[in-house]
Amino acid sequence: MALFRRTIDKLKQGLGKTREVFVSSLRSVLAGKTLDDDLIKEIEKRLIQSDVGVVATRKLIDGIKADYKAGELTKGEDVIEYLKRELKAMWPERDRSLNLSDSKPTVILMTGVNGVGKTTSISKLCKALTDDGKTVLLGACDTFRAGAVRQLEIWGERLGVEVVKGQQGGDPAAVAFDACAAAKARGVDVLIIDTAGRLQTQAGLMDQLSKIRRVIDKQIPGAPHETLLVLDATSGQNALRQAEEFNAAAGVTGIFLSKLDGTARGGIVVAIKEATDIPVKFIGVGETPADVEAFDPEGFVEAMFAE
Ligand SMILES: Nc1nc2c(ncn2[C@@H]2O[C@H](COP(=O)(O)OP(=O)(O)OP(=O)(O)O)[C@@H](O)[C@H]2O)c(=O)[nH]1
Ligand SMILES: [Mg+2]
Repeated sequence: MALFRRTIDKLKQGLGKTREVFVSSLRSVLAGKTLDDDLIKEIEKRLIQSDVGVVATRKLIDGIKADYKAGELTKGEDVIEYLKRELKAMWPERDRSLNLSDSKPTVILMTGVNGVGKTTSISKLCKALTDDGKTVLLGACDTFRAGAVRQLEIWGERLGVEVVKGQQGGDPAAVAFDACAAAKARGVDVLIIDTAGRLQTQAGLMDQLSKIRRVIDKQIPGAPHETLLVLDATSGQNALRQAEEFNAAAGVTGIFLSKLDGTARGGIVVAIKEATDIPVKFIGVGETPADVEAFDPEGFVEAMFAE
């Protein structure tokens, strides 16, 4: 499927901050040096700073120490190749594609805490899908925040797709019901549902999310086919807790990691891998609908370490 074609240049640009702040400075620290205990400590510090996380850093550093002691890793420069190889090997082969249903419509539910980029990420998925020739309908189930429906409508107008909406302050599950009915009646390929930002600790709002899911499933058995959790890459280790708790409450099938362009801590992708079994499926690398990439470990690590 042509959906989400990978372009290494765009990814390199999107990971620019991580490359500049983390990788370039690591390269200069390692350049021309012979590996020793102090240098290994420095590498460890920098891995932690890049948000790779404690567990992954431990593994990487233990591996470096073992190879150093065995005399297989001696030059600072070689550590970069070592890190690239080991990082790429952290992700098992698995299907990270968007789960499209055999029968119409596929329903995608977008969730996440306030301001992480849910609505913007919807515009990205919407553009990729319509570029691929699919028909899309949007459901404005954020009835809570003033201006949320209008924000989605503006994207809808720009991208040429319709939006099903309800009353401001109304029941979001009722809008989900209407959106599912409209998607079926119109025979669209994909329905994407926007939801209000909520904290994983707000039990009432998490129950509301479950209710939205039940309504969708009743209208379209088996739906939502994807429940994407949007995580903000700039929020660091907080994102890990969100993944855990949203997954428990809403059965997350994939992560959309937004705002990678806004952080030097792109290593968060590795920490997410270590902390949860939920696959990162998409990454957001900017504010426009075109700024999305399918996540692929090989391409990601290459772009992050590109010179
Ligand atoms: N740089 C950058 N900014 C992003 C990205 N994704 C979203 N944003 C910005 O993040 C801000 C919040 O985005 P929204 O899409 O409104 O977030 P939301 O989760 O829908 O917010 P609420 O509905 O209020 O919970 C906006 O200024 C977006 O332009 C990204 O990948 N990169
Ligand atoms: Mg929103």
